[in-house]
Amino acid sequence: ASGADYGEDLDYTITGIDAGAGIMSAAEDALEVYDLGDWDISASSDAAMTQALGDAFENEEPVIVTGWTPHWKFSEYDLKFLDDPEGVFGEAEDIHTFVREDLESDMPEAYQVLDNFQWSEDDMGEIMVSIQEGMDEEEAAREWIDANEDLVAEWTDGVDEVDGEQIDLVFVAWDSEIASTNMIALVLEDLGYEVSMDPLEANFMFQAVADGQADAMVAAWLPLTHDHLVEDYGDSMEDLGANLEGARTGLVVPEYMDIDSIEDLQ
Ligand code: PBE
Repeated sequence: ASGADYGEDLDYTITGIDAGAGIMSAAEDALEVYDLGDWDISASSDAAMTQALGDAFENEEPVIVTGWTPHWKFSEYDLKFLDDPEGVFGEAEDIHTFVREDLESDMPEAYQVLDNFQWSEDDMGEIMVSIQEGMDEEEAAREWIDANEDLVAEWTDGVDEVDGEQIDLVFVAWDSEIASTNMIALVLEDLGYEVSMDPLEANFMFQAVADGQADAMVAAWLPLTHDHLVEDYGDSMEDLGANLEGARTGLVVPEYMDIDSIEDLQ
């Protein structure tokens, strides 16, 4: 089948996620850059997007989603990124940790751990897959921590324990960020913190840290996906650098589809 046939099958609809996600604006840009005026991107959620994938795979039907790695969907299904010759979705992305101003002086122990925190795509992927297979989120994070004590010790080595101090983390309920936030929350708890985790929309996540209402987040995708949010809020918070390198976003389809590039949708 050609891109045009798929267009008819799919009602010219790409299955998106929450409207506030950076990948949604990138996908809108892609429609313009590749002249895909007939196509729309439907807003839903990470969960609805993976549901649409599952439904398509059941009947080997076409589907196009806004997708990213790390994500368990690549372990569960045979998927491919559509080529993006114009680079609308950018090159590899890093996921950065941001903290509120003054966190270093107010909570030096948490600051140190958050500054040291760095892991790999595979690490994050392991927690995502466990959750996908039905494990409770916190349990999945605990299992990963238990299996990776040496790495976690690198983040916490020489950091003093604290006595029940409250720390507030914010995140967006994307499966990747559910994994990372649960994990780092447990590491902070193990150090003696009382940790809260609030799921927000992407712009409110940035705003909360910039306003100092929240202490930290580990969910900023750069240089492209969240660049508009960093532009708005970055000056009022501190970037602790990448906690994960080599993430990726784009349009994702089942391997069994006969197209390889976003251009094929024209
Ligand atoms: N994502 C996952 C986010 C960042 C993390 C790619 C869906 C976004 O598009 O904003």
